[in-house]
Amino acid sequence: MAKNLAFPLVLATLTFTILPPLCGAQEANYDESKVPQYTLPDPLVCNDGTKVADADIWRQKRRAEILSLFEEHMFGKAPGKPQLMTFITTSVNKTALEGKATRKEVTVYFTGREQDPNMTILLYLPNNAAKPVPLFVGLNFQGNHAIHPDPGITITKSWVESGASHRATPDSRGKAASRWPVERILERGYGLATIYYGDIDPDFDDGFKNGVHPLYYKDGQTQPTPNEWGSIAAWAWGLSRAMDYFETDADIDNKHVAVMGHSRLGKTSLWAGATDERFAIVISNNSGCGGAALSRRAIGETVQRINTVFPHWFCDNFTKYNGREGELPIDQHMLIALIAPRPVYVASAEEDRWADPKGEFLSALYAGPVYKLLGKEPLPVAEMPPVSQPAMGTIAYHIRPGKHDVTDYDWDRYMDFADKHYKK
Ligand code: GTR
Repeated sequence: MAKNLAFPLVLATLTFTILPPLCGAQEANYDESKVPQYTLPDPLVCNDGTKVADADIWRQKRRAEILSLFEEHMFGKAPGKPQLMTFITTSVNKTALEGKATRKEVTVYFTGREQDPNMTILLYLPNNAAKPVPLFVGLNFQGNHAIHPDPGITITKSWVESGASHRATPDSRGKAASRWPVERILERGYGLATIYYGDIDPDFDDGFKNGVHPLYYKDGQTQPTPNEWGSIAAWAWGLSRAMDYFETDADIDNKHVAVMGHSRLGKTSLWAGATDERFAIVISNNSGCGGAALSRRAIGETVQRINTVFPHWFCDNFTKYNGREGELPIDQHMLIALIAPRPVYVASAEEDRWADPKGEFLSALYAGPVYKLLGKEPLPVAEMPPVSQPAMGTIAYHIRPGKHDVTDYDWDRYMDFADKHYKK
C-alpha cells in the first residue's frame, strides 16, 4: 500500500501550479496552424517494409508487430493470467434497486492469498432480462460505492485520492453517480460491472511499491524494467482479470462484454481492448493523449507533459519520445486498429480541448483501412461530424457539447452502438 501518503497531494498541487515551468513545458498549443508537419506510420506496412496484402497477413503478422510496438514503447508488457487466482462472491442481493437488479460483489484474489492486493467487482444485472445478459464493464475513479447511492455497496477500503486519511467515507456514496446511469443501463437490458481502479494500482507515483506490480517482480527486482507495465497496463490487466471472472458466471454473456472507460481510464479501456480480444466492444470516452488522440498533433496534452505529470502511467521507454512524437514507431490510430475487427467507439466533448477532439476523431478515421481490409465498415464520415451527430460504422465517433465528463448522452449512444452490433 501507499508508503508516503502525503506525496500524492503535494504532487497534485504541483501539477497544476509549479510543474509546467519546472519541467520546461511550453504552454499547451491549441492552434491548428502550429500543429507540426507529421507523417503517420502506416498500420498496413510491416516492420520489414512489406505491405499487408490480406486479412491473414494482418492477423498473423502485422497485428502482433503493432501490439509489441505498443508494449515496448508505450504501455509496457504485463504478465498473463495468474495461475492461483480465486474469485470469492462476498454478497448477492436479488432485490437491489427496488427489485430491478441483482447486485453482486466478487473479490478477485490475484494470487489466491487474501493479504495480497485484490480487487472487488461490483455487478448489477437486470432482473427482467433473460440470462445470460450482455454487460458493460468499466473502471471507476472513486470507489465502487461512489457510482450509485445504493447503501448496499461496500465502501472501498483501498487508498483514495480525496480526504486527509485517504480512506473513503460514507458521504462519498453516490458521488460519481452522474457518470454511471445504472437504471438506464438495466432498463435497456444490459448489466454493468465496475471496479475501483485503485484496487489494482493506486494512481500516484510511488516507484511501483504498491498495487499489483510487486506481485510479479523477479527475485531482486524492485520496479518494472523500461518495457514493463506502467499503471495503465496494470489497470487494463485488471480488466482482463474481471473478464476471467465473467467467463465463470453463468448469468453473464461473456461473448458480449463491452469495455468502457473515461479519460485515463479511456486510455485503459483501449489498451484492454487491444490486448484482450475477449472484449466484444471497446469504448473510449474523452481519452485524449495516450488514448485515442494522435500524439503527433501535440495539441493540448503532449507526450512530454503526460510523462512528466504522470510518470507512472506508461513504461519508461515512452519518455524517449518526449518532444519527439515524430520518432514514435506507432501512433494512436494503430491502437484503434488493434481492436479490429471488433466495434470500437471513440467519443469527444467539445470543450475538452486538452484531449484534442480532432486528434481523437482522426485516429478513429485512420484506423479505417484496417477495418476495411477485414471486411468491416470504417467510420462512415471523412470529416469530423457536427456536435451530437454520431457516426456509426464498426468504428464510431461522436462529439457532444460540454466538458470533459461522462454523460447520459454518451451512455445512450454506447448502448445504441451495442444494440446495433449485437442486433438487439
Ligand atoms: C488529466 C490528464 C489526462 C486525462 C485526465 C483524467 O489530468 O492530463 O490525460 O487522463 O487527467 O484522467 O481525468
